[in-house]
Amino acid sequence: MTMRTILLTSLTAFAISITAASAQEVTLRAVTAFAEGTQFSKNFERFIEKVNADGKGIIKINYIGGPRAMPPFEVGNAVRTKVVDIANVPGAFYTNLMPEADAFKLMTKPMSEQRKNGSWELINQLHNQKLNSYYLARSFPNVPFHIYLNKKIDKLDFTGLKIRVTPVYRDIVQALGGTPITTPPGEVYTALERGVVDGYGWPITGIFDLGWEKVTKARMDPAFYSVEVNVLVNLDTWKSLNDAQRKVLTDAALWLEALDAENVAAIAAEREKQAKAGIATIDFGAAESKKFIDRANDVGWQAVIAKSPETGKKLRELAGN
Ligand code: 173
Repeated sequence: MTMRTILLTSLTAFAISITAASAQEVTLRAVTAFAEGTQFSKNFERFIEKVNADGKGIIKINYIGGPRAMPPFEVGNAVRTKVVDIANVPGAFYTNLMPEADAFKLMTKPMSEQRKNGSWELINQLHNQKLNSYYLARSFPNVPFHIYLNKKIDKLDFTGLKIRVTPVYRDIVQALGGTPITTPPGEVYTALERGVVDGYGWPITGIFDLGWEKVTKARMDPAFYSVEVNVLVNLDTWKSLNDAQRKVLTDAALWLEALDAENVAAIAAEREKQAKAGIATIDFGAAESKKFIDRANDVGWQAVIAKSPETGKKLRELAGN
């Protein structure tokens, strides 16, 4: 062999190895149901950064963005139909496709426990069957919801009040006599500003990201339910990945779930920040608060079990509440 042939041969081999490596790197398209950079997108964005760092040459996530790219209530269906490969979205936004998703707010145990006690498996099966997706992660089980109000109430009664809801709060608002009005998060500010609603449901964290403190007078205590934001992967996409690619995603998913430890401090800080912003606390005392929480729990499970008796009961057993 001449020197020239050796050089050409090794160059060719080099070119082939580059092609093989890039053919193995897969790119997933991602969306989030919440505005980019806000509370319930932030950890997903950190997850994407981690996947892109750990998965170099193997797997990459192309972050398309939030509601500017896709209406929040369509994200579940977009994962189902593989319009996107991966999404950050609460089950509450796809109860039209999976009525059982209404139960996730009642599954309050840490994910480390839900992964051991069969909850993850059952919820993954539901996603496989009804959303053609893989249940990669769930965040925020230790963050509760509240009802925020712009009108005074002197007892636990929402009669005459219009409250902005998603499926998370619809049943409890109705049980207390209120009129639920469903909107995506992006319409809450204007609805409050124009007096279209007298209050809204939202987690304890995140209102400052959206500027809602400017149009919010009070937060009703107690806190109730449990925030659920899921990372879902289209099932065909998931099946097409190799072991190394799945491992990058799974490791990052467990890392994402571990970020929930940060929420304890974030909740305390947020309560303080709301008070400083002049948001009053409405509290009817321990006995009334307990009644409210019990009622919320009851109407929540009743709604799930009415729609899906068998699975609903299984989920309730696993939730243990
Ligand atoms: O209020 C909502 O839009 C909602 O249901 C929700 C769910 C999870 C996190 C934040 C908000």
